[in-house]
Amino acid sequence: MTEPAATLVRPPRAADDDLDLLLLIRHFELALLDLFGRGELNGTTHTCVGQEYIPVALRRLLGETDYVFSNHRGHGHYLARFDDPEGLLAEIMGREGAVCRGVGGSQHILRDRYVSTGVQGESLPVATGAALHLKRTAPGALACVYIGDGTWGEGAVYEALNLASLWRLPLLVVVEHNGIAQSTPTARQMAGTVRSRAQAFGVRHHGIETSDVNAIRHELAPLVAEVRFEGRPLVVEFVTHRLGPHSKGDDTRPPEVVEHARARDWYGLYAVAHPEQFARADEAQRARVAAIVQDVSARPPSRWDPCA
Ligand SMILES: Cc1ncc(C[n+]2csc(CCOP(=O)(O)OP(=O)(O)O)c2C)c(N)n1
Ligand SMILES: [Mg+2]
Repeated sequence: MTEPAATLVRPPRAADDDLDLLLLIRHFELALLDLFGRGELNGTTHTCVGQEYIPVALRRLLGETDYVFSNHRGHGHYLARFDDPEGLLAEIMGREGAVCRGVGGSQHILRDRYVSTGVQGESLPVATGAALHLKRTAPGALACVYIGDGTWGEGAVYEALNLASLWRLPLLVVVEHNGIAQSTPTARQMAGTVRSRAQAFGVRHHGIETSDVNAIRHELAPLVAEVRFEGRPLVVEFVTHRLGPHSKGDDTRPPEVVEHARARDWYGLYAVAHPEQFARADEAQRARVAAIVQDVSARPPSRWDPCA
């Protein structure tokens, strides 16, 4: 699992609502890169282009009482939880209607049981605490936390895994292993594997290489049920591909590495496999995002009065 190595199989047909969500996230992220390119956004942002299928697959395995902890690359995680691209774009643009009144921006969102943070490694100990709380107060609920491969360089990850295993907590750790952390290829910074590190704490590990959302759900459903009802924490490691830059304009990878990732992109593979379903849905989501960009861009700035 050290090198992304997805296979180029013909993807099976996805349900319309899954495809719509995949494409919504894709066009949302592309729109952000375009807005940045035109100087319409401030700060930074990290897009999940290429990785959209992970939260889309997981959404059917998670319920409202579960907590979701996201990270710096979290727009897809948010959109798979809430059908709210308007609120998220307003948050990123600091406009009226923003989920967190524009003070959280791209990386720091709090809504119901969804929290994201841009601080690498911060969320896993917090998710572990939430899992302990759920075990005591809401049996059957779990805490799901998304982390990247590079975040396994943070010591807090191991403290959290230790306690989650020892206390048999309902913790689901989703690793989006895209082979790179900002500009450092994983092979240059990680000794051993995610699997062996999880297993060192007695935590079960499951690796996934496909981007087929139905197959992912099928594989994970029984394992997630054990997380919920048997207190068996689980690390699920997706071999995936980051198609865009780390944030914006900062892709340090050699062109052939990016080309390798592009050839495995679910978007292109799906377009070829199911052209009619794809073309209709793609156009609809592209148009939806364009309309949202137009609407949100025309809104006044969001206001936040900390004393109110
Ligand atoms: C504690 C901390 N150190 C450094 C950073 C800067 N930083 C943001 S994302 C990132 C790389 C993260 O890599 P990975 O966990 O693999 O996630 P990916 O970006 O590949 O999704 C770094 C170094 C940070 N946000 N927090
Ligand atoms: Mg990474």
